[in-house]
Amino acid sequence: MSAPTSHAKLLNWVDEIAQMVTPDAIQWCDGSQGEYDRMIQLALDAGLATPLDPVKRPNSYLFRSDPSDVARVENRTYIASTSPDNAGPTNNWIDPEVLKTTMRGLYKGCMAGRTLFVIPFSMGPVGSPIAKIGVEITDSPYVVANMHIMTRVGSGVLKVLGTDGEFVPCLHSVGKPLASGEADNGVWPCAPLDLKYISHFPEERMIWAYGSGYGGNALLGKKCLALRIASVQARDEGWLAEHMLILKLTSPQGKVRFVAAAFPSACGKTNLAMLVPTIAGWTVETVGDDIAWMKFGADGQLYAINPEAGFFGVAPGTSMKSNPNAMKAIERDTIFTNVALTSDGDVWWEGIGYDPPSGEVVDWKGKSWQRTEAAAHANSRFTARAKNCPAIAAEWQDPAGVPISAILFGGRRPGTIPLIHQARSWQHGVFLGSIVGSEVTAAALDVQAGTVRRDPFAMLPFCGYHMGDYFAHWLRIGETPGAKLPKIFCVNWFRKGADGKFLWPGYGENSRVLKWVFEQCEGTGQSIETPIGIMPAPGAIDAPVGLTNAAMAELLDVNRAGWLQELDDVRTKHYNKFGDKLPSALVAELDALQARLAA
Ligand code: OXD
Ligand code: MN
Repeated sequence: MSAPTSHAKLLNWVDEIAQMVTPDAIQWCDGSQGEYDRMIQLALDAGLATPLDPVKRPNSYLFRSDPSDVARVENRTYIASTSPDNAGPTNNWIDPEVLKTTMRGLYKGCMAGRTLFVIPFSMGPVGSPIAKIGVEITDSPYVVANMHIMTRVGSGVLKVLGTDGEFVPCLHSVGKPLASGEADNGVWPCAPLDLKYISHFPEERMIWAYGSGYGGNALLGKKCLALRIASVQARDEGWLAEHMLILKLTSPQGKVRFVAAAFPSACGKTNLAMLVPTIAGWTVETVGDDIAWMKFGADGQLYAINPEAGFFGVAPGTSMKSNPNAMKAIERDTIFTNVALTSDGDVWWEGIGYDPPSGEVVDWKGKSWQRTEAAAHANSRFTARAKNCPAIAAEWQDPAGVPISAILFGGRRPGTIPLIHQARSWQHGVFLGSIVGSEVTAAALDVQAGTVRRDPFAMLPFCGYHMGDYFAHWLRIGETPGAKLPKIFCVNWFRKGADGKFLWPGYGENSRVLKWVFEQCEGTGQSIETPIGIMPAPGAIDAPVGLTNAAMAELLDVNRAGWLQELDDVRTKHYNKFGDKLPSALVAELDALQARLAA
């Protein structure tokens, strides 16, 4: 197939890679439905996909990955900048030349027996001034199909690229060459853990991934480009690339505010982005559920786009109760990975809200489910098209982005952190973002689930440079002349009472908290000053039905002893890691907060 572009740099790159990986064929992707169908057919022929019942779940497929390849691999994820100081203490640094030598050895001949697909894709609406172009080379039809859903793929992108446009080269291989006559034969292709590499070369704006076919390790537009590489571009160009959902909040009077929110992986970003309010007259619509790119507009406001075109959501816990809009988005045209298969050809997972129908359930490992272990993997996912979500906001593809009024930070915190508090200033907000902590979930393979880890700005696994410099970048953004900065809030839906149960019902009831955020942006909220920041005045947030006054008071309690312990932990186990890159303004915030609490 002849290349559909005359972009010399792109053609040379594809040629150079092809010589190294020696595929059987090269195919340029056009993003068409026919191409998507062919990718699915290839996966079906290889025994890697199962079609779901065409009436229950039209045009939808189930994939099961290898049990060793089920999540992002943080300890195999590298920031290969020229100096270790550019990667910082929270990233795995490796010398770029050493890494390239190792990886070239792995890539040599790795696509034998396979087709090399070239996927031109846009992160963000094609042609938007905020969008960026990437080109992924992969040997996985599963990746091509997922990229069709998660990004904008195809000929329109090549047109924007022209003959010399800028693109991020993203090289991916599952790392399983096929011998002559060999086929995958139902075995998910990947390499062993110690040969997996998810590598970023920030100075060159380049990504090389090897050995994993799963999620953020393989769909390189998402975490690798839109966060790790884009965060470096954002630092250099004066904007923000963040692990944030974007939602549109409309009041009963029809006034609209856009809110961005950063939570660590699997803490409910998708649920919040698609929330159905329990309070009369309010609506929430979705602009994005995972990533926000924000740039200042001429009016001084920060405008955000969702660079993605789909949702790669965590399946377990998703139900008509927790997220009806996601459930509707996945009714058709969806790729499911590592969920269970029911006897009537449909999918099932823990927390879907109903029992599977009678008959055999096949678990995510492909075995008859014996009910002793989870049927769906805790990090099993759906890949669904944004346009199939009934809550998608009309503005979600606006190339200019949407103006952000408020930014929320949060995590899973069983104690201390109240339901909501607001930063007193941008600098105080940056401090709050820098100390985000959360109980670890199953979204990454190699971190201990259940323990609290600091995840500044929910960017710990996704910041492509030194986190101390990242904090300084956020502080600098706040000094932009003429900036009309969003207000910053910290939320916690996960505080537990003495009985170990969640105090707050969450989900749709979170609209009560969003309403207060909205009112604070309008200047009409009822609030009080506390040592930790601005908080709702008593009664300013209506308690959900059934929530006692005592529970509400506990949710909004400022636990001085808990906070002092928290700050001690921040000072001695978190901030101390950043050495002289830690901005003094953040230490000043820490000192001032400690003094206010001790007063
Ligand atoms: C994700 C993650 O997949 O954050 O979005 O892990
Ligand atoms: Mn995420």
